[in-house]
This record gives sequence, C-alpha cells and structure tokens, in this order.
Amino acid sequence: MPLDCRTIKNARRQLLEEGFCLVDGKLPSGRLEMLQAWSDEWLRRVKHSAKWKYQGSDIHISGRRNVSKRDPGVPKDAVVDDLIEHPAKIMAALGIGDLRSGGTFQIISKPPGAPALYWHQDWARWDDPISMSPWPQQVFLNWYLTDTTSENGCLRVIPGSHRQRLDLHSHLVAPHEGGGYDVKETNDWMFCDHPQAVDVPVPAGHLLIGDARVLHGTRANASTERRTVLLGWYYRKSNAVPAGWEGEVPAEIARRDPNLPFRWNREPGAYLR
Ligand SMILES: O=C(O)CCC(=O)C(=O)O
Ligand SMILES: [Fe+2]
Repeated sequence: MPLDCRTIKNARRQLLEEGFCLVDGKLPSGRLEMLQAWSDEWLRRVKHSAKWKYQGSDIHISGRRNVSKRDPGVPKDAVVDDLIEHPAKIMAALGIGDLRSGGTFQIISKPPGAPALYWHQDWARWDDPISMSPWPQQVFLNWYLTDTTSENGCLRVIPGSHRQRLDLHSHLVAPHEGGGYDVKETNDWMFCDHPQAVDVPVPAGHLLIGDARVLHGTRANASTERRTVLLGWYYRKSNAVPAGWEGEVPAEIARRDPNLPFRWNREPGAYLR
C-alpha cells in the first residue's frame, strides 16, 4: 500500500490537521477509462481560453439530477451526477457526510508542457468567523485520471496552511478570476519553492480531498501526456458545530452571529492566525 493511502481514520485526522487527505476512490472497473474518454471529448470540443494558462482548462459541467444553483447556465451531463454521488459513503466514513455538492465538476487538464499552477487557496468567506473552523466547511474532491507525479503536474500542498498563517499568505495574488489569470511566470511568490511544501502524487482512481482553505498549487506537466483532474466542490450548509464534534470550538465561532450575511472575500484577514 502506498504511504499516502491510509486508513479512513488516519485520513480524517490528516484532513483536519493538514488540510488534505488521500483515500481509495473505490471506482467500479472501467469507470476511469470511461471518464478519460468523456473528459477527452469535452476537452476536444471546448475552445480553450487564454485565461486557462495555469490551470490548463477549467470546464464547468453541471449534473442533471444535481443542478448547480450558482451556475444554472452551464452544460449538464449525467456523468457529473455519478461523480457527485459516488463518494457519499467515503465522505460519510470520513465524518464529512454533511457536506453537499455544489452541483458541478470542473475538467482541469494540463496538456504536455503546461506550466505549474500558482500557490492559492479557494476559501471565499474570510470575513466570517467560521473561517476558523477546526472541521472542514468546504472541500474539493479531486479525481486524477492518470497517476500524477512531480514530473507530470501533481498537486502540491502546504500542510496545515488551512488554519495557520504563513509568510506566503500576504504575498499571494488572489487565484483565477481574482488576479491569478494574469500573473507572470516570473512571479517569485506565486511559484515559489516553499520549504514547507509537499508534492502529492496520486494514483489514478484515488480520491484527493482538500480543505478549501489549504494552500495548494501544482507542478508543471513536463511529460508527453495530458494530466486531467475532475474537481468538484462540496459545502457544509450549516455554520453550527457539526453533530458529534468532540474537539475544540473557537470562541469566535461559539459567539458567531447566526444571521451573519454571506460576503465574498478570498483574502485571509483576522481569522487566519
Ligand atoms: O489541477 C489541479 O491539480 C488543482 C487545480 C486547482 O486547485 C484549481 O484549479 O483551483
Ligand atoms: Fe484550487
């Protein structure tokens, strides 16, 4: 068993402490090949935007049964419903069964020669004390369709950065539409070789789960094959302490106004220490 493929209990501990974990995705036989052919077809059909330079591609597709509320206009495909629903048992075993899919998956695919993806985190509620939660409020589920390695553009993570401020945080440009699309490859902070960074190679068919707050990026794809990941977002609707939670509850969360309105802010402030 590869070192990163731990038991569910260890995986939960790692998700809470380090902000990511890796588990066996338990895909039925043939599913990986089907997803490869399916995503290749979308990649062939969709015109690639210049803003996808660092992600490789970012095609959003909604389910049919699980329709995206935020993006009702995106194309719908029943393959996405299977992707959304398949991990229910795994997530329940990890104690994150109360997170619900946002209704989409994204096809993020680095062609051969594609550059690295810059350091970033994807949490957008930094004005809310819930940002301090010791439990995950929002996670990404990544299905890599080929084995990923340091050579072909595997994920990189800074363990613990979901709940702890680092030097890097104050030097980063907000990701993607927030400014990341336009950063230069020479931007030393966005592409730095941080001493606390770890490469996370993933065997195809394993499931990488990441806390939205954790700092992550990718290696460049220096191989001759494309590296595709199917990435889906899952959210906790409630801002209350999860049922059965036995760990600490930050005072800021205990006294949080339950009627606090949602405000979009991707830049960590006072709630990241
Ligand atoms: O390509 C990957 O492995 C990760 C992509 C990602 O984190 C993003 O697009 O926000
Ligand atoms: Fe990301």
